[in-house]
Amino acid sequence: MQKILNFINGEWCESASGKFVPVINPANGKVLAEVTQSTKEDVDRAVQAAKEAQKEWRLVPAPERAEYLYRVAFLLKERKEHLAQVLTSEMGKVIEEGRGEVQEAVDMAFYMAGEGRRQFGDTVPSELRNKFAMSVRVPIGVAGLITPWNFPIAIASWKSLPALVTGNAVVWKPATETPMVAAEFVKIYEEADLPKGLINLVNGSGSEVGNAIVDHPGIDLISFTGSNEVGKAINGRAGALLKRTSLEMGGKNAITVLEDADLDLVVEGILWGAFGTSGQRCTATSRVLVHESVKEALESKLLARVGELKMGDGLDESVKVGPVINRSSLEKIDEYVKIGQQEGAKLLCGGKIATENGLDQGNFYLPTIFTNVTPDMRIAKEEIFGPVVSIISINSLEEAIEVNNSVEFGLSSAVYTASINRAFQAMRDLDTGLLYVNAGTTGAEIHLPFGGTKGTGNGHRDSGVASLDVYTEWKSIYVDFSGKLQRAQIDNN
Ligand code: UN1
Repeated sequence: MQKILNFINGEWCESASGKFVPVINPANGKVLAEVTQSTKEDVDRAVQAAKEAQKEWRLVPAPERAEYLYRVAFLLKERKEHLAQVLTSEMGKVIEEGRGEVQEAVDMAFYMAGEGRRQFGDTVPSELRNKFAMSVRVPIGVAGLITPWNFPIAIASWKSLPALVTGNAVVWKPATETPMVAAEFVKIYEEADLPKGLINLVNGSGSEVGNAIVDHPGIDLISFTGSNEVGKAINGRAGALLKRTSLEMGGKNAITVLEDADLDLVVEGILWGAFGTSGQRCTATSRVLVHESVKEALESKLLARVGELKMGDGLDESVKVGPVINRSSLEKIDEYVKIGQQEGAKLLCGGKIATENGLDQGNFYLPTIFTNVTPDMRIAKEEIFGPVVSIISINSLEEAIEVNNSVEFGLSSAVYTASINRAFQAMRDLDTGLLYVNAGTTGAEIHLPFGGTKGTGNGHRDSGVASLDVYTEWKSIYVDFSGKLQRAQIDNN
C-alpha cells in the first residue's frame, strides 16, 4: 500500500503518531493509499524548519527566487497528465477538468515567476526638497496554508507560489481527502531544488494540524479556503493572535437570465456551471434567476439536455459528471433535496443518489434541478456543494439584482442579456467578487483577483497581483539627502 508522508525540512517523514488513514477513490470506494496523521509536534518541527529557511530566503533577490518557480512551472507542465490522473483518482472530478485544474497551477507558476521581476511599489515625489520617497513589499515570514479537496493543486498553487516568490516560507496542510496530489506537487518543489525548509507539508486533521498551524506563534499569516464554519473559527483564533488571515469560503452563485438572452447559450452555461465538478466548486451555479417570460422555454431546453450528462468514474473520458467527494457529502446533498421538497419546490429531474450501473460503489448524485423556488427557501440561500440547481422566477433585472444580493455570500454571478445597457447595470449592481456577462459562474483565470464579498471572504484575494497583498507588508521608505533636519508638514508650509 502506498504511504503518503509529510515533507519537513527537505525530508519525507512519517508522523511519530504512527497513525495512518486511508485515501479513498470516491468513484468506487477503493483504497488508493494511506496518509500519515500528524500531531502538533510535527507542526512544530515544520515551523522551526520554515523559520530557519526563511531567514536566508528573504535575502535572495526576487528574480532569483523566481528561477525556482520557473522550474516548478515547467515540471508541472511536463507532468500534467500524471498529476491529472492522480487528482481525478482521489478527488473524482472528470479527467478533462483534472487536466484543466493542473493547467491552472501551471499558469499560476509562470505568472508568479514573472512577479519575481515586478512586485512593484510606488516611487512618489517627497513634499520636501532633497528627499526621496518610495514603498516596497517585504515578506511577512512563515505562511500557514490550509487548502481544500475540491481544487487540491490549483488552490495550493494560488497560495504557495505568491508566498514563496515574495520571500516567505510555507507550512501547508492539504485536505485529508486529497493528500496524493499534494505530495506530487511538493515533489516538484523538491525536484526544482527549492532550498530545504521553504515548503513543508504536514498531513492531518483540521482539529489537530489545522488548529496547531493557526495557533502556532511561529506562523505569521494564514491563508485558508474551505467552509464558512471553519473559516469563522480560524478567523476567531487567528484574530485573537493578531495574525493576518486570508479566507475564501462559500458561495451561492446565480446566473440571471433576462428575456433577451440566448437560451441555448444559457443552457450550456447552466449545465457546465451547475453540474461540472458535480457542483463542487465554490463558483458553481446553484441558482438561476430567470425572467418569467422565458422560464418554461429554458426549463424544457435544460431537461432535454441534462440526460446527456453521463455519470461515472472521472477517468473514463466519456464521463461528464463524476462522484462527489465522500459519503457524508452525498448524504448532505440528499438532505438538502428533501428540504427543498418539503419547502414546496418542484423537482424537475434528479433528486436522488445514483445506484444504477454500479454507481452505488461510489458517491454519485443525479444532476438535480428544482423549479418554482422562492428566494426565502433554504435551498435558495444555503450552500449545498453538489449537483443541485434552483430555478427562481424574476420579472426584471432590478428584481434579479435584489435576489442575487439577498444571500449571505458574494462569490460569482452571471448575467445573460443582449442589452449592453443592462449588462453594465448588472456589472455595477451585482454584489459579488467575480462577474460574468454571457458566460456561466465558473472559469476564473489566474491573473485576476479571485474571491468574494460578504460571507464569502474577509476582504483578501487569491490570484492576480492582489494576492501579493496577502503575503507581504508594505514598507514606506524616506531617504533625506539634504543633510539637515527637515520636518514634514511643517518646513514646507
Ligand atoms: C473553487 O471552486 O474554489 O473559477 C475554485 C473557477 C476555477 C476555480 C474554482 N478556476 O471555477
